[in-house]
Amino acid sequence: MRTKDKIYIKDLELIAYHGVLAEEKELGQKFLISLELNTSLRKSGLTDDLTKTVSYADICDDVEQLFLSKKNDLLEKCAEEIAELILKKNKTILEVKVKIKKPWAPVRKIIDYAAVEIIRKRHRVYISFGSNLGNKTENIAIALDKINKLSNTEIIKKSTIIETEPFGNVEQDMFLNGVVELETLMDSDELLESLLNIEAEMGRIREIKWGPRIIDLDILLYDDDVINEENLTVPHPWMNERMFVLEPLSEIAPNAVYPLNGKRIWELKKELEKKESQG
Ligand code: A4P
Ligand code: MG
Repeated sequence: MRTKDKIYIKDLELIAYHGVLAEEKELGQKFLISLELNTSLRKSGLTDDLTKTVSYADICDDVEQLFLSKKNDLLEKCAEEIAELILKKNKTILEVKVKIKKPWAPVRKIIDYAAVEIIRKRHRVYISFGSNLGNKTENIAIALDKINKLSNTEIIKKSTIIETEPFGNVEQDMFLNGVVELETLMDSDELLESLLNIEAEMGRIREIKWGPRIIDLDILLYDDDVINEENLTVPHPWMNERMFVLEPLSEIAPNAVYPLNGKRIWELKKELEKKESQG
């Protein structure tokens, strides 16, 4: 559920041993940790019930335990670990901002503090999968199992797997296609890299454009982001022209919005059906 509600924790003070210098790891120093937790406070606000919200006391305990349990070089690493722990442990927190200040940072200058700040969130992603070589059903099962085992990633929904005619000009076997919905803490580049790794692990060799493949994993939608990078285009460039994508996607997410024109997936599918029937 979308919400702008927040819980704040400001300047939790801890003496810990993070830093690049050996002295920092030995002597320790003061750190100040601030958090902004984006979570709905409506239910707890109406009921006055602690179990309907996130206890900031528990969050402080968790952060303290983690922060004191090791000695990292970088504040960046500390912040990532805190964000990950909070999002993993508290499913109702949608987004977290972590700021860590180091007021005694040994920089041989007088400063108020050095700090890092990051924002991390859960991402909702749709991935299409296709196979038309070897044991297609088994290829898909293996690929989905590997996706589900990626760090901080979970398959939430899976469409029916459908058999489809090959699309494109290459003479080849029928495809099995489908779509999964994921929740992940990975950013889009990390997710793409993980999917390409899974394709490679499964022995996929890139030969002919649009040719036969053991497994093809494409990112269709990543939140409502529009991404135009050298190795990643989101929404997937041809998703709205392919029934083998729109049919399974509209089964599990008919009301998801295609961010380039604001249309819903069921509308894109209807438009493509019309276009295809007109030849
Ligand atoms: N890349 C850029 N954007 C993305 C994205 N959103 N998701 C880059 C995934 N990858 C993305 O991919 C080449 C590069 O695209 C990647 O290295 C990545 O950096 P690829 O999978 O090697 O290339 P490809 O398979 O030749 O192209 P693509 O676009 O994946 O092929 P398609 O469009 O999936 O077409 N007919 C049926 N019925 N069912 C099918 O599944 N599939 C194809 C392949 C043809 N005909 C088909 C089917
Ligand atoms: Mg691909």
